[in-house]
Amino acid sequence: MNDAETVMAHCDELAAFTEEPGRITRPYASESLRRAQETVIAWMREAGMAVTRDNVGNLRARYDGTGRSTLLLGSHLDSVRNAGRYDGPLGVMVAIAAVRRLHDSKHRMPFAIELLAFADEEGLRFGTTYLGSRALAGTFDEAVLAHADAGGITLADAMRSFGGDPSAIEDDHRNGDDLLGYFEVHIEQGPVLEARGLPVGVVESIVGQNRFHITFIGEAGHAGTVPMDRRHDALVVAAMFVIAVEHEARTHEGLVATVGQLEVHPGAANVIPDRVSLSVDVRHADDQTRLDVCGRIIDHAHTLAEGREIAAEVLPVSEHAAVKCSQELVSLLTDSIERSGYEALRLTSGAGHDGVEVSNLTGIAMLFVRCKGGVSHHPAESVTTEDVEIALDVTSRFLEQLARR
Ligand code: HGY
Ligand code: MN
Ligand code: MN
Repeated sequence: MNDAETVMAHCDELAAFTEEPGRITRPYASESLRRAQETVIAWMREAGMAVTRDNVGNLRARYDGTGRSTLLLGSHLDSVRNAGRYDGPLGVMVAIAAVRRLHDSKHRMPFAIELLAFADEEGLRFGTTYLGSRALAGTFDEAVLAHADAGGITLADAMRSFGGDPSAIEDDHRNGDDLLGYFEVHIEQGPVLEARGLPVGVVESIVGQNRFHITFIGEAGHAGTVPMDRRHDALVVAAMFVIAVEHEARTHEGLVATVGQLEVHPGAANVIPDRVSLSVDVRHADDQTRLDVCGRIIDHAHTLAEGREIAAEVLPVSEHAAVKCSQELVSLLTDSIERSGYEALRLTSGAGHDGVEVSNLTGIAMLFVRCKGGVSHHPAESVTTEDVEIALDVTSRFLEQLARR
């Protein structure tokens, strides 16, 4: 197998590590993530890297160089529910393959390479994003240690069971003085590269995003006996709210807003729902537009609730400003793509990535890889071996360009 075929085979192997047989679901600090990490550690060592696992549970693999500076490479190994096999693992596998090329040719760069396989980018289990890269960047909010998952296990206990010490999270904070930057390869998760007939693209910026948890609190009642004009139905208000969220997104160019989770209590066919809790995810490239629309969405929640004499509780879960990639690294990456014979299309990422947090430590760059139909966060997520080979060659060239800088 050539290097790209090995990357694809490794992504297939990792896809088997899941909490839910028949689909890919690999949450933070789960048994499936542990088993996936054990496999990845072996591949990292075969590529000549020394591997450790930090408190929060990230893998950190180091390939020494001849100089004192360090380039970070990475992506994540956790997944969403019913995920595709490339969102995260592709970036880790391409990085391992690029280091393996150096190791096999006994080539040392004038900088060390530290490869990070982040343990929680998606926030599937605890609803908080970027746990791994926050710990690295020193932006970890210790309040989330008390967050509980659906089974009532706290993040702190999950971290302990995964071999970490939640009281020592600060030890994971990496000093950035020696860093040249952070470089991540990731599937585009959008349709642009495919539409333009390009295998790879350069990320210029990552959109800003807000996440909220909203609960509508009404009154339970008998579905057969409470007259319609006497009801305080939490689900009716939630339904009107979801429509209002979609309307805001459709009337603001470039804005996306999603209600991805919705729970109805008590969830019985013959009981009027008294509580509905839901998630809201709002994103836009311009921070002021995003914040303005978030304000309007929160107003809708309260106004719609008041209109039906019920209550609305709005809990902000996370907020990230838009992040610009490092101009210097973007131009190096652009040059690497053009030297590989391809147009270097610049893109804004609508998806969030660990680079958002790592940008607090050092400049970031991302290489997007074309994915079929732009589909992601879905089992139909797919890339071609040919495009992965191009991404790997661009990565190797990027390392060479950085070395010559
Ligand atoms: O939600 C995102 O954009 C990323 O997949 N975590
Ligand atoms: Mn994702
Ligand atoms: Mn991802």
